[in-house]
Amino acid sequence: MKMKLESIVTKAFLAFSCLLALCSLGGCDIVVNEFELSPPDNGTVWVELYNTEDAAVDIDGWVIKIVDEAWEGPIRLQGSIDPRGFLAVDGQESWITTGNGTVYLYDASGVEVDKTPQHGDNEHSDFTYGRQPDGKDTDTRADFGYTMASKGRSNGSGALNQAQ
Ligand SMILES: [Ca+2]
Ligand SMILES: [Ca+2]
Repeated sequence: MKMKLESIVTKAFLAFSCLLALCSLGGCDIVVNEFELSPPDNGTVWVELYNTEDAAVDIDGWVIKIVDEAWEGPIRLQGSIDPRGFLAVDGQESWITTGNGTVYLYDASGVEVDKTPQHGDNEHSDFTYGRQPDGKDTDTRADFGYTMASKGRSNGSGALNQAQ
């Protein structure tokens, strides 16, 4: 009987592992939706993630890495992101970047999930680079616009702004 239970547990674990593996293969999609590498008033750099799927995604063990020339700043993640949810995470207060960084997102097994184009910004204003609209991912620089910061919430879109 005990053997049987272990077998069931093993099967359940394998099924769960397969589900997690699907995430790595693009079955669930988290993107770097907005980033502030040139904050105003000596503020802290931050990155916003967006879950483009209709299911929550477990991001335990995932890592954001800000790469700015030879410098790298890793931000370790935990928890999960709700369906169509946003999550903003801060870098360390001491971090000062040139504003010309690239933001990478890796899953728990170290697979690259997303990478932003390099966008220069040394204005130290409330403006940030964000996907327009949220989650737009054609792997080109045009995915991102330079607009007012919307940390932890929708970046809006041209159509939305017109409606307001
Ligand atoms: Ca800024
Ligand atoms: Ca935003």
